[in-house]
Amino acid sequence: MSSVSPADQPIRVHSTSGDFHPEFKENVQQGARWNQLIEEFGKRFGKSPTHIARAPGRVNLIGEHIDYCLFGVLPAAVERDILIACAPSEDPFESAITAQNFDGKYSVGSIDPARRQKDGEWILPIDKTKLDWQSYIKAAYHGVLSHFFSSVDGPTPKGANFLVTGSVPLGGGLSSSAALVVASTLAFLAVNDKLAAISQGQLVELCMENETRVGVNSGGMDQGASVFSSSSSALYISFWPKLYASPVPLPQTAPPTVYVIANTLKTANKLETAKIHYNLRVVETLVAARVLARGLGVEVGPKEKVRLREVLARWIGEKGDEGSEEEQIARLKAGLEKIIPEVERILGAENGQRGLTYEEMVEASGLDKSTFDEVYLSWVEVEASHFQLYKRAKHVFTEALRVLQFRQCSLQAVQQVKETVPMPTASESAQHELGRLMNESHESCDRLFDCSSPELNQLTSLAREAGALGSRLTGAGWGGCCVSLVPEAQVAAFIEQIRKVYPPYQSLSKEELDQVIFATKPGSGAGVYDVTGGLS
Ligand code: NG1
Repeated sequence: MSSVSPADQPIRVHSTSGDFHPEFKENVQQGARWNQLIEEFGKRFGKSPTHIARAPGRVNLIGEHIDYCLFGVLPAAVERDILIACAPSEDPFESAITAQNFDGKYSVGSIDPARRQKDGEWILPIDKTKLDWQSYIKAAYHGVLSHFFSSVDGPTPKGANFLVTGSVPLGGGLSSSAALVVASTLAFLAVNDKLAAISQGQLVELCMENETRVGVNSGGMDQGASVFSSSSSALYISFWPKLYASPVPLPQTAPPTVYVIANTLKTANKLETAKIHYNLRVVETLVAARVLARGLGVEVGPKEKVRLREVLARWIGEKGDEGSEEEQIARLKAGLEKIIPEVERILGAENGQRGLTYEEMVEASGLDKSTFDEVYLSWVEVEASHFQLYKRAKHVFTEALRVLQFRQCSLQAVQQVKETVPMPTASESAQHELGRLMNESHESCDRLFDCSSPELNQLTSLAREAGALGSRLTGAGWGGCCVSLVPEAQVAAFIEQIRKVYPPYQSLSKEELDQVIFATKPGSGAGVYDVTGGLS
């Protein structure tokens, strides 16, 4: 793409409070939280931290379960974040990490990496059956060690002390895991003086790789949103032909709207259910890509794990990122509109609605059983009586189209406001269109991708009844949060109404309620603050 993507920018390193993200300057509470963390670090480790690594969680406005198919998504960073105060150890022969959590209820961890004798590779085993917050720190350390300290004769990594605190709710669909992985990767880079060695895009790729070490074959949306975001804009992040991000300013409409996040209080354990949910969807979309390619006459190598975005590109003869961002998006939009009827024809025929048994799926792929197993099943554990290739592919293509429509509608509304088109007219219709796309997205997640839950369906429909222009699940689903577009003036009444009608909220105190349902605006992306001069 022609414009400069945040992916090509250096990692944000701030050294004065003037460079801090705007929310920090505005928000006294944030300042107090940072100071408390620094003080507590001093108490626990007897010295001051040298850096604070910060990574925000994210809310996905639209584009669910399409990042791992390489289609663009539209998330925004939230103000809630993970902070890690850190300092390198003074002992040059020490490479262990002591990681403590500000919240005393979490255990203290020591991470002591070793090298395998035969080839010098780093060993840092993660028990995937007992994941806790330290597993994500380990995963991050493993990545940094493998990329920056691979040579046995090269420099050795520094030991360090970490103190972690977080305000992103766990398992709530706001990507606390990605925020923790990004913050810890940054902390390891900071204590080892490697922040200048990689770009933001490379950091995202490293964090994506790190996150696979804890067992989920995720796309790059969460890590991208956490790293690339800038205040007051959402982000369009695309993954084909390479990682790319561009800001999508949210229209300052009249009447103004905000996004309200509401937690169903049903925690989705993505790792425990990966074989019937997340990882199964990854496999279903991959096999759908091969079967569709076969039906379209698109060439795919027998061992290739081609993704749906790549099939589309080959089918319409897209070579790469030629032309401006807008030209590429127009090409993609036309391609999506053309391929959706083909999905009906090729995957929807016959058993499309019922899904395919394993044997039927192998046959549809055109591969022999052993090659099929090697390509699609040898690296992941999945379980299903029927594999829903048609429904999953239809969701992916229609959702990818909705993302482009959402982006275009936001950009046009911003432009129209600038060009003084009578603001209420332009923006009211834009808000309704954005809300409509969000509702359609939820419906598709529920009916076609089967990643909603009774709680999410209930909460999104209560949100619409309470005045949301649109409401949808956000993140992987099967529990967690939903996001609703709400006129700003109605937020308090909206929250009060939901509190009355959503049973799990009825017994909550005001403080508890503030933690589970709140308005948010796009916050800034991850960075490292050099605090050697203190917080000024
Ligand atoms: P969350 O909600 O953080 O589990 C997951 C994936 C994303 C994306 C969404 C669905 C991880 C770390 N993230 O998000 O990449 O695929 O589901 O859109 O697994």
